[in-house]
Amino acid sequence: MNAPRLAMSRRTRSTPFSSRVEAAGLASYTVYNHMLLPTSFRGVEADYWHLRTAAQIWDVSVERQVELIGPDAARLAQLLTVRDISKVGIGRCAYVPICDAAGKLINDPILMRLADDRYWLSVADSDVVLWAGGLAHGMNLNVSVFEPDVWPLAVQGPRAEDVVAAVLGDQVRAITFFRFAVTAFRGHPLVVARTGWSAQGGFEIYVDDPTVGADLYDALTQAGEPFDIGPGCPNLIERIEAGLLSYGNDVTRHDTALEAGLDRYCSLQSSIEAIGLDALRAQAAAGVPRRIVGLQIDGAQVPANRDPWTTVDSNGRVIGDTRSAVWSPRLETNVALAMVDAAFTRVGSQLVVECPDGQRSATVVELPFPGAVQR
Ligand code: THG
Repeated sequence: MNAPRLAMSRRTRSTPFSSRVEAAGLASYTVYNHMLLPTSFRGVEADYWHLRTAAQIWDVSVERQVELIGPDAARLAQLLTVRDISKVGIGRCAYVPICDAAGKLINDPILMRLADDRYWLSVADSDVVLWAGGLAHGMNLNVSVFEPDVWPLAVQGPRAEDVVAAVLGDQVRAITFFRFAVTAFRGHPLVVARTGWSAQGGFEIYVDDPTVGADLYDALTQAGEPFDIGPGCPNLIERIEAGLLSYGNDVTRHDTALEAGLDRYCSLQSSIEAIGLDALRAQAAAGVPRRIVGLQIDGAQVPANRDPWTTVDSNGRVIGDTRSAVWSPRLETNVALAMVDAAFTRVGSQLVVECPDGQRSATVVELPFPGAVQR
């Protein structure tokens, strides 16, 4: 079959690292936040094994920052998320669902508090700057909302700490999970966080200068040689096993934060002023009608799922849809994330998935998948 290609233009924004990742053997891109995101180098399975054993540099510039700065920045940040962020101090990161008034997901970013009156939202694939800016305007808030030119570069994998310490200094070893610090690279200050879209551990370095970024990429590559560093990117197999949600794939504008399983990031009991919280409380009281679950799908390697696959119960009744699925070479079965009716979320529930090549039996399993998390 003819494989269509992605036509590049100014709308498919490149990054300070695009020339580097292309030279390093990039095999495919996707588009995320109107920007290029690498999706494979040596193939998704080879990249997966390498990520679990070594260290990878990821161009995740697509994780765009939405900056809130000014006297009302803290109020706006809290309005935007249903998670109580009143105790998030400077130097901390928090995973914060952003919902509309119906509790449906607009985004699921990482929030970072840079100063009392300054935050970054490191956003998933939707235009949070428009939602946040519109809200600030409509509510007459004294705050600036904009996307600064910041391009995160991630180093992920079990050897990531050794690589980053070699380039930025041993003090990065003291940064604990979901905290950040300001370090320096050749005299240029850089925010470094113990975060990243894998369960293998690592850092994200927030580059605010393209020249510094290119030099940093090269320095990490060089210092990483003894640690078998290589180019990489968010990995489909690894992140499904880890249960890391992909906004736009697993959860969308049509799913609430509770349906997405983000309960522990929804502060239903708190008295904060946050858009969508009332709707989530009402949904929790009425009973959440469906939920994201992990699925193990029987049979040989499933094809790529470009559309959700209908998921049915043993009587042929439609009870949900499978949203991301892939073959796991480690677990030697297909792993998937599906949205299913509440009656079928119990681990062990037997379902049927309608793949393009026929029906497969499937079992609801616990998330994350066994052995997924190594951080
Ligand atoms: N890093 C940064 N920005 C991002 C992402 C990232 N923006 C887009 C996207 N990823 C946002 N979505 C997520 C989803 C999950 C996590 C981070 C960002 C994540 N979750 C952990 C987990 O589920 O195990 C821990 C969450 C917690 O305990 O607070 O890391 O990756 N900069």
